[in-house]
Amino acid sequence: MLREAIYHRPKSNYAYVYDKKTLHIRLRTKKDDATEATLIHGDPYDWAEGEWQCKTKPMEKIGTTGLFDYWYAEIQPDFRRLRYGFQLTDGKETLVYTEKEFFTEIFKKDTAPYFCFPYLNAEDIFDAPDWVRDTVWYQIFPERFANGDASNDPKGALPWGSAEPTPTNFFGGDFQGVIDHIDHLAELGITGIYFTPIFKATTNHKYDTVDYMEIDEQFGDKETFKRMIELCHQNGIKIMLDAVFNHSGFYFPQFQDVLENGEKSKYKDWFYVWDYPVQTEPMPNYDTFAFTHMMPKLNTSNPELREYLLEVGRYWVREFDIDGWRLDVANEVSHDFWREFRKEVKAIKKDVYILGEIWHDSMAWLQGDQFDAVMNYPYTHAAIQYFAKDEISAEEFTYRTTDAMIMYPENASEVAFNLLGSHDTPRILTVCDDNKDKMKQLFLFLLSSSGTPCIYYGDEIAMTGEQDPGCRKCMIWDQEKQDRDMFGFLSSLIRLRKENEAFGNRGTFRFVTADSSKNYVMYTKTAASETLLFTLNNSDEPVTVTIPEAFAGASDLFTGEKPTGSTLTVAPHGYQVLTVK
Ligand code: ARE
Ligand code: CA
Repeated sequence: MLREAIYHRPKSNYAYVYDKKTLHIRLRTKKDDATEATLIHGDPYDWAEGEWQCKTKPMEKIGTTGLFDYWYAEIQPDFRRLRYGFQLTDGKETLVYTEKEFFTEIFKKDTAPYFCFPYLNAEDIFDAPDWVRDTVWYQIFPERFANGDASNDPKGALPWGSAEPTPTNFFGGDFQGVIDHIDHLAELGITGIYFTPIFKATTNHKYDTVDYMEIDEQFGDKETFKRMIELCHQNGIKIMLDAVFNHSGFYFPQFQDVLENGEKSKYKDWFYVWDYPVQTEPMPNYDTFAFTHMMPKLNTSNPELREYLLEVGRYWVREFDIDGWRLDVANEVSHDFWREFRKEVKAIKKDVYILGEIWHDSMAWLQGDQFDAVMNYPYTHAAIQYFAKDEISAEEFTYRTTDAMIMYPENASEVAFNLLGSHDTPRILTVCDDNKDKMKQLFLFLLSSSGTPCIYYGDEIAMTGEQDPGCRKCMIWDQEKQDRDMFGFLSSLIRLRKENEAFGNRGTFRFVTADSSKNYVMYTKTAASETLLFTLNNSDEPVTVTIPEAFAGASDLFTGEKPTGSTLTVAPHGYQVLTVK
């Protein structure tokens, strides 16, 4: 066996406390190398006649990527402490893999070489809010969802949908518009709304905050906001706001004070100014988001600024009972700040969802002490590269999706914010080159995956849109121009996700087959009550596949029909879901 590829590390996505009694343990080996893996485990203090009284437990192969196999076992140590190692075989040789060295058989004279999970402390448990597991999110860019009140339209606002969106134009979307269309959301069946920023700012996207404690007047006042929240909560819809704490806007009064008073400003250390006087041309002489002088980076190590932002985090939860915070450019703000933010916000409302916007590996923020989850763009990219763009093979798709799942503890993956697009990406139908069959396959995959799915406003009626600002068109409310078939399809998937335990986020996801030559993938979702088998055909031809033995006699989840014989045929860019109880 290739020893260099064998890997485990405690207190990471390879070993973590899943709940107050259970440890999850994972192991990596070279792909197609080990044929069996066994967990060797025991209490560090359990000795008899000079021998460590360890036990063994078979491990399950839960996934494969281009390079590695991943093995898994869960264990509930009687005294919540554990020493452990792994016994591996490839049929020819047997190895015992420990933290210190390899053995050829289980070593019982000392536990020192073995990995150690010293104690399962309740405070260390990754306690993401459970309600998120059953939430189906809907992202609203408030300027473009619906204009319910013309009296608050910004100066120069254009008639709804009368022009292509630009980085600077306005159409007057507001909270009254959300209130007026709550039926659309209730009929779709979503149970959470993620609003992009709503606080006072100068742009149409509001990521250039001027006042974190005031709602931008174009969206309405706090009274209307409160009414909207109450109406959403009455309809079983949670509310998540966008916290832009990495930077403020240029017109944030505290930054304006630094511009005016330079080094004498009492706010100068709220920012990272390199020298004075502050300048914006030819380049800002202060830290910014990207290179835009309109977004001065906030110095979250400054105690006054930190307290200001922590109060923002508390205020909107305490006074308006919001249910979640999405954290903008979360990866560029200090871990130290986020640890305090979590403590402060969770002290106000324990089951607030804290979601970081990070597009890359986010393990450092998902130890249970900062975020509950991140926006799962690695998942998005793998699904788009396969189903939408045909850029990768069926096998490579399963490898990249497995990588996205295995990179975090299962607690985090269960509440990972899965999406096909957002206000920062082209719309999924445009990415699919207007192929609605491909789009339906992607929605089926999204709504049946582990994690918490998010639908970007307008995708449910098959709107199109290129990269920002093109993906921020006004929502289409003329039902004649809406794709009601897509709406019906999506609402049926959302209903399935809510009603069918295996289809939803309580079912265990496993890839079964990835056939790169015929270009289809099969995965199962397993719950106590039933198991589902999904077959997604990514080719332009019908594909006929052998039904796995375990699904003999199964019926189609959508039609109830039983496939005749031992094969099933799936249409080009189509899908089939079998259920067996
Ligand atoms: C404007 C223009 C853009 C231009 C940008 C350059 O519209 O075309 O590229 O300026 O500065 C907000 C507005 C944007 C605006 C931006 C700057 O919504 O319209 O863009 O402000 O004025 C990275 C960050 C990620 C960030 C994206 C945009 O990691 O945090 O870039 N996303 C958040 C919000 C945005 C918001 C901001 C940040 C700023 O969601 O809406 O932009 O508050 C790869 C990389 C990612 C990168 C991603 C997208 O995948 O891995 O790190 O995200 O591409 O570029
Ligand atoms: Ca308006």
